[in-house]
Amino acid sequence: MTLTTPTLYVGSKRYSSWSLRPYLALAHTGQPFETKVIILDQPETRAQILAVNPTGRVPVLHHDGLVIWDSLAICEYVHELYPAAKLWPDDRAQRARARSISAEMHSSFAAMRSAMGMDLHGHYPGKGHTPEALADVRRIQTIWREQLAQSGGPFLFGAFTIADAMFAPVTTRFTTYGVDMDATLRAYVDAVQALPAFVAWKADGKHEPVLPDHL
Ligand SMILES: N[C@@H](CCC(=O)N[C@@H](CS)C(=O)NCC(=O)O)C(=O)O
Repeated sequence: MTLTTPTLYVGSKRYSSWSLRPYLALAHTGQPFETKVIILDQPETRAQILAVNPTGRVPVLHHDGLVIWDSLAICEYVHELYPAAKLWPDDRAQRARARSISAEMHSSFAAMRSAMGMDLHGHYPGKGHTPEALADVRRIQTIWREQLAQSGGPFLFGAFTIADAMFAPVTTRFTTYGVDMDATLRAYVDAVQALPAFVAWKADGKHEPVLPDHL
């Protein structure tokens, strides 16, 4: 069976946290895929997104006539497409845990997400440190500490998994907004941000239009 090359439509790389997640998962497989960027917050943005995804959101993956939307659903699809990449842990219990924390990231932490929007090239230490956002930060740090203690790092389950892709934009928020981290958490943040795919994504974002609403 010959499969076509998947195309991932993403939002502005500098700001689109949901888009970064499946991009990292796809890049981890080492398999070819195409990335098409739709710059957010432009007069034509809505029409451009609707042309590829009727739900009006990015990311969305097009593959072999399928349209797969939503970051976590795309990551699951990529895992099924390329099982050798081991995007989930092999062990059933570990896999259940990885799925639990990925789902928690996907459905929670609204206070942190709105007070500390992703801006890969911004530096706003102290901004957005509301009590509600800091409560979210503490819960995330607890998840990371527990996982890193159990796995020994460098990633949450030892090797890179979808769980790390889901939390990658959070590592950048901690950097951008100057969130306090101990050496263990800092090493995890550094490991994620040293991924070649992350470095390339961030560099691309430098050349995109600055969106004032996101500052
Ligand atoms: N739950 C969705 C959220 C996707 C989402 O909110 N994407 C934003 C960009 S990060 C979007 O498409 N916004 C539409 C717009 O800005 O016009 C997912 O996980 O993929």
